[in-house]
Amino acid sequence: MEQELLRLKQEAEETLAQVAGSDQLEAFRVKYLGRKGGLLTGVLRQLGKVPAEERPRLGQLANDVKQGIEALFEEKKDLFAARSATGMEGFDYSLPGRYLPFGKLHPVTQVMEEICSIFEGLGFAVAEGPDVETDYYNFEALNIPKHHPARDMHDTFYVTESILLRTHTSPMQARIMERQDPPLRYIAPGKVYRCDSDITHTPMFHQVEGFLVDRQVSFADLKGVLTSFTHKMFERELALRFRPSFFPFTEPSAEVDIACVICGGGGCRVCKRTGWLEILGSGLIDPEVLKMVGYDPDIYSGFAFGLGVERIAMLKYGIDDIRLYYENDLRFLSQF
Ligand code: 2NL
Repeated sequence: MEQELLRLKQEAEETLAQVAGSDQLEAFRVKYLGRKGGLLTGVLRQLGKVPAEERPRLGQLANDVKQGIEALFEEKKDLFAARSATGMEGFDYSLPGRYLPFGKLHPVTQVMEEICSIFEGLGFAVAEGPDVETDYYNFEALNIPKHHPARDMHDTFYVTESILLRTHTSPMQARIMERQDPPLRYIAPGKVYRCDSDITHTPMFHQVEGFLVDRQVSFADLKGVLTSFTHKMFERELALRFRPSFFPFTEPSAEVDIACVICGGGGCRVCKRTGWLEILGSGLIDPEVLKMVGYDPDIYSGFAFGLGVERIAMLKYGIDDIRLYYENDLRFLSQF
């Protein structure tokens, strides 16, 4: 009987270790611990037939075996109860974990940070302002009064008659000049908004605008800073072309082209056979803008520029469709 008990103990322990769910656990209970026909119960019943002098020792052993198995059974029962409370019953804990891809900065953010760090290296400080602006800072302070034709170029999203989503980041620069005296060297990176959407335009895009005000600032200073910036950004000494242009807040104004990064100036599809790519707008700050913030244009002068971050990133990485930036396709995003 002693051997029978020990064999049963081992068998029950092995069987219980294999039990993987509540149904199997109940079957185990019936087979070993059940009141009618349970194997252990059966052995205990036979104690009566054991010689009287053997009975205390075997009785003790039988009880120990039974209690040991019952304890293991309860332990397993508690485990299954806890699992079913989490809705994880039947879950295979040996399955490998699900792969979570690492995130990284959006290419537009990466290029924006790179642009900022190049200008920081040239002595510019970074200032950020609100996306929701007043008509005054977005237009009036930059020499664009009401009914000025330049307002038509901006396709503005209005919140109220006098509050709008900024169409460029220059409002921040007007706020800085209003509060501080020259010499000043700042760039303003951020989101800007225009009611315009097609293959080459998205209603929100990113700009970095910069300005410098001091005594005796000339167009030569503008050319020097923008040439240094461009050479660092495109990692080679590309030719630059300053092409006369118009902006309401600068006079004179120039759009800046670089020799095409694809064909090197020979002419291709990207530069539309011109050999040049436009990368930014710039100029000497209009004396009217300086007066508006309380500077004397006979003492101070300055230059300013604005560039589109999406456009710079497209040229740098050869991206040919602006919509790729905003589709959140990991096959595109993970390349940067
Ligand atoms: C473009 C042109 C430009 C500016 C932005 C500016 C700012 C102040 C005063 C004067 Cl506070 N000008 N900004 C000047 C010239 C051009 O942007 O094509 N941007 C993408």
